[in-house]
Amino acid sequence: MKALKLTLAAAAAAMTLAAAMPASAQFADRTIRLSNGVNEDHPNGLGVARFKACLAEKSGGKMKVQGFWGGALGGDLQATQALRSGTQEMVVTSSSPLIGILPDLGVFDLPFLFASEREADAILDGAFGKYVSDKLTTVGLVNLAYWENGFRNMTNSRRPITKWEDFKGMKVRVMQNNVFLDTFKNMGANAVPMAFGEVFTALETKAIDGQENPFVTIDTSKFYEVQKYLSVTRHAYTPFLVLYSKKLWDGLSADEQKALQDCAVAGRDEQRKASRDQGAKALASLKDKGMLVNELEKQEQERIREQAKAVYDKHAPNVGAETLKRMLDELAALRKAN
Ligand code: TK8
Repeated sequence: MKALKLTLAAAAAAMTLAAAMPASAQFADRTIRLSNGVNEDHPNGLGVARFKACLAEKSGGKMKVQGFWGGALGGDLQATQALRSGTQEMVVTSSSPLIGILPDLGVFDLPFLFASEREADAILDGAFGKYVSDKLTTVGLVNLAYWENGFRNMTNSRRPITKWEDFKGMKVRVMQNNVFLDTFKNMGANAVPMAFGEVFTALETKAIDGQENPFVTIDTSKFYEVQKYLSVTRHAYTPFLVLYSKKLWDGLSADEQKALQDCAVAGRDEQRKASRDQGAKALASLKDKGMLVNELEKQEQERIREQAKAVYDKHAPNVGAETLKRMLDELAALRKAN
């Protein structure tokens, strides 16, 4: 009887283990190199930590993640090209510098597209997000999830932006992306496309006057050391793509693929939460560090929006009529339902 009890206990223990990881699960020992342009104290740090822990748990410790920060493996575009050629596994990249690879991504860069994080989440995690991810697989990239870069705000070393005319003649770094380039040109700025890794030095040497990024990036990339004015423009919401090399993906087992997908989503929830919690704190900390922060008057916000409308017409053909229509239809449906 005692022996039987023991056997039963052992069987139960074995079953618990099996539930955690099916006996048939196929995981190989792997180290996944994952690069980020931002620093590790950015919300991406928490997202990647969650992703890593989740993979370790699901694969019984076999799938390991090695994170690289501050553009140590090259900038967004360079790292993404390494994924396409199969020499690097993963990158967390802004979608914006990748429009040369997939022009449809330019839809996210249209000024004042999303009104809130809630809208962004609904579009990115819904049918539209899937539509774009499906397109990404045709250019050698598997998008595991959309994380948050966030609403972008303007910093510069010359003057507060209180109306769109204040951009006139200002040398502003933009991402390597024509929608951003035209958005700023259209405001009268002298827009300069530049990789993220070069921005700090360009600001420091005054080669450029300003740049634009979410609060958390302005803080964690220390732009406050070289920028005086922060104007809350929220002129665009940009997502991060969590990409895996399609070439390398095709060599993974179904279990490994599933674990990567599930863990990128677990990481997403952690990362978005951190992005939102840290966003408010970053703004306060930027003020403490001496940045002069201004909000825009409602009427001036409206004038900036009006001024930005020309960019939609100009870029509709590049983004693609179907992609733009899908986005605008989904947004309209969402706004109607709320
Ligand atoms: C970091 C970039 C950054 C982006 C930019 O690699 O380039 O301004 O906002 O977050 O992706």
